Amino acid sequence: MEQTKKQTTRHDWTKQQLLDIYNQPLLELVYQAASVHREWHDADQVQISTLLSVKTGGCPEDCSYCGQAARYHTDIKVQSLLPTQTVLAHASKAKESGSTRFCMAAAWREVRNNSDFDRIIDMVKGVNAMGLEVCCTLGMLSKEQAERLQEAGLYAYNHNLDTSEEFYDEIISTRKFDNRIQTIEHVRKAGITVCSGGIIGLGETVSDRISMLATLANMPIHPESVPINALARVAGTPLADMPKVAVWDMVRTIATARITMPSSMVRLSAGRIEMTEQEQAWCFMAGANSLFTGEQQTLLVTPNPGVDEDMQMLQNLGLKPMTQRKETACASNG
Ligand code: SAM
Ligand code: DTB
Ligand code: SF4
Repeated sequence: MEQTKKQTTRHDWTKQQLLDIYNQPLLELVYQAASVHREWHDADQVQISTLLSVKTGGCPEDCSYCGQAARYHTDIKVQSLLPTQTVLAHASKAKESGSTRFCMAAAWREVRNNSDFDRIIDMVKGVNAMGLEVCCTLGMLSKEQAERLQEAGLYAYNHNLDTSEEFYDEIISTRKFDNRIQTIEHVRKAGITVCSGGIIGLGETVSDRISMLATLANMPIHPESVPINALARVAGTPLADMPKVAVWDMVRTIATARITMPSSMVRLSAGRIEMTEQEQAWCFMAGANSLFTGEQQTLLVTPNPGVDEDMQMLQNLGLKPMTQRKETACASNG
């Protein structure tokens, strides 16, 4: 498709501007987001990212949404770091199923300079050698650790803001919002692309959602990927009894992310298992152009639609899995 990008991205959004976008009549909002989406992207292409939990549970953090925090009594089984060969076998299957990105997640607070990190480095090298975009989400990183991951061939690092700065302490007490910003800066400076978004349905207000999106949209370079997760309610966590996220809240959040960060991939992340195909179609119309699949019909520890089901949905909607890996970040972003 001929690229028709005439504008550059904006990085000076006010919260009021975002709120005005978010609160528009729904159909106006979706129309605007769909228009921006078509200006910047092939709207029939959806990036498929395969997610694998390489280390599960037993995390020392207290994120109130997460089933992997050691302190909550959940049904999740702790699994120490998987062997490199097992992870590479999963990556190879992901590639066969049409995925262009492979994301390895670990339930760590932060990366430590130990043999587990050495193994992650080997996994990154191995997955990169298969021609897949390699992504990791391992918790906080130092500048040196980010550089080491970059040298091993890491393409993207996922580190979500999760919620607004104002609401952060209500959800997580074992780290600060600023810690998240710091790691994102280390990733950016190391030359790794940034994947950062958040969760809705934690009990936050619309103003918190806007504040989180404003932090992302006012970064000097927008995150190349923005995952929007609906809370996956895990029994045993403090947020287990929260109400299900309303689909229109997902659509509004996705549309606002699309309009304010037009060059980014907006990923419809956790929560799809509780959405119908029609509801997911609204999210794609609102500018989502990426999703997570997992071979075992899970995200990390919660259920997710299976790959076959997803492929059928894309076919029903006339959408195609993106075949090319993105070599560079968008030149006009920043
Ligand atoms: N431990 C690392 C960290 O927190 O950055 C990496 C893995 S963590 C599971 C990655 C992201 O998954 C979190 O930042 C959060 O946004 C999302 N997440 C975790 N549990 C979730 C849940 N129950 N529902 C929706 N998103 C969730
Ligand atoms: C992201 O934003 N969503 C993914 C990925 N990054 C690592 C994780 C979602 C986790 C959902 C709940 C679970 O299965 O643990
Ligand atoms: Fe640990 Fe990440 Fe879960 Fe928080 S979200 S408890 S840091 S695995």
